[in-house]
Amino acid sequence: PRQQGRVVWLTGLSGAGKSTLASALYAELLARGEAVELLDGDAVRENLSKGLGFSKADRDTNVRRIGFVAGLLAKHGVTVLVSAISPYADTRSEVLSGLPNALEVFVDAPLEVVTERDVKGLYLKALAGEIPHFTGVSDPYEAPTAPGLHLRTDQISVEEGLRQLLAHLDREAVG
Ligand code: GGZ
Repeated sequence: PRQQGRVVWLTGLSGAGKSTLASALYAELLARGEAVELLDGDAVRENLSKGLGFSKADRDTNVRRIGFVAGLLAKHGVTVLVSAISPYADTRSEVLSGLPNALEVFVDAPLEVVTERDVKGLYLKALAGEIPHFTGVSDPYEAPTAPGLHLRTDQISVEEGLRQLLAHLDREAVG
């Protein structure tokens, strides 16, 4: 069979920089001529997971769907980049352990920092009680305890994060 593609799974709070890093990595791998696909939380929720909310059950369903599609693509040698909060450790490890060639990347910025950035104004609303079940404010985020890669996005630039991702992927067959 052809070689399994890698699945690079970026988990972290809203606003931590998952999508930014995933799209930077996507552009780089595309430029190298790799078969690469991006499963981004926002696009997934508009299509594959349309209608799902933010209860644990719905988030778990979302994460399992993403994992399912990632597995299908990876089976055909595609490098799959996933960007989703995926806040629950149990579901994350269930899904990731079902993928033969997965790398868990913790895209980590402290709550104070993402609240301060508040790119989409969601934290302001969540703190005002206008968004129930908002991750980090009124809903849990269970940080990975042993991620394959841990990026502190409040301490490093996007370029440095990308460099570390590429170094990790180039160095080894992810596993
Ligand atoms: C967290 C929410 C919520 C709540 C809407 N909690 O930063 P964003 O805006 O663009 O990305 C977030 C996205 C979360 O979707 P995911 O599919 O990544 O979540 S999960 O993996 O938990 O299923 C955020 C926005 O949707 N958003 N309401 N209550 N983020």
